[in-house]
Amino acid sequence: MLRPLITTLLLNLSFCSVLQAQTHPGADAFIAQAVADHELDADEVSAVLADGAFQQRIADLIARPAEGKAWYDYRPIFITDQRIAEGLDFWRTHEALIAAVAEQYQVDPQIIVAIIGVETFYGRITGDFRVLDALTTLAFYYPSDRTRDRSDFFSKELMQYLLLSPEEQLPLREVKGSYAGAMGLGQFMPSSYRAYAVDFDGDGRRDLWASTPDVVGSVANYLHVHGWEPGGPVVRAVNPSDAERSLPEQSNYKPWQSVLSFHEQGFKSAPDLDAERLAALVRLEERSGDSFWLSFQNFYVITRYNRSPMYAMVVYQLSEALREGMEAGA
Ligand SMILES: [Ca+2]
Repeated sequence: MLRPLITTLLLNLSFCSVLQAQTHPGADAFIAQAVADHELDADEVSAVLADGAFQQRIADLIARPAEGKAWYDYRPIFITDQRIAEGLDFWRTHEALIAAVAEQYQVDPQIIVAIIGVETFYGRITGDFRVLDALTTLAFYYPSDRTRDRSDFFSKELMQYLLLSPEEQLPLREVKGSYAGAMGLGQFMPSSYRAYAVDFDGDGRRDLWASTPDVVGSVANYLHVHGWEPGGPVVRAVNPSDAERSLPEQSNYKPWQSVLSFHEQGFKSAPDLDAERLAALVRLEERSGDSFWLSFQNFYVITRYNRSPMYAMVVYQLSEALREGMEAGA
């Protein structure tokens, strides 16, 4: 009688582990897709997913991002004396590298430093969540039934993470990142890591944690590939005329109408701008009413990093503070 019992136990155990691997809702379809689209091994993918844990804290954090705040509450989080001072330290420490990268990728150096500053405080805060848990939680348990596209977004990022890990010899189950699964000093999502990270120090790996050349080069390459215009304007404040204003419809911040046309609609900017230059309109919630800005190609490029216009604006404002600090302290 003993032998059948053991067999039954073993069968139950292996049955349990199969169940465990398929616990996440939608995991079967994900595994099938991994096999069909990327020729990954079903058992390996299943085992990895089984090790990815739902974390309530990740679901809570994604539901209330900083970008949900009003501009007047958002800005002071990022534009601080400390973030400016540490940015100047970072820039001076890596000045030759940053200059070389900026030249090679045709990107303004202050923007590279500002992005790393806003994302991770120059590498001090790169995230303490297991990327596998973050992406598992957001791919299979995105906290709303009306956000199927967000769930799909993270499902794709999880797949990219499975592909990225062997390419860059990243320990799949150990890598830490943000609650959204963003990695390294520049907080690259897996798809961006695969597509835009560069091995600037030439050691054969793209290391977005320990290699400052790779980090700085990767952020610059991301901006370059998305159309950065070196030395170009980012935003300009506009003083809306008192005339009745109807705000134009915009689906994003891609420049779409000339400065002149905005001017004719009552959004008047400084006279140094080329009247034919294309712009978009940014509106931010100040304590004393709204402020309006014309934004240009470079602002749009920053929104490719993070869709929020508030994000793009703090990156720009921090970059200007850093540029001024370098010029003053040089
Ligand atoms: Ca490298």
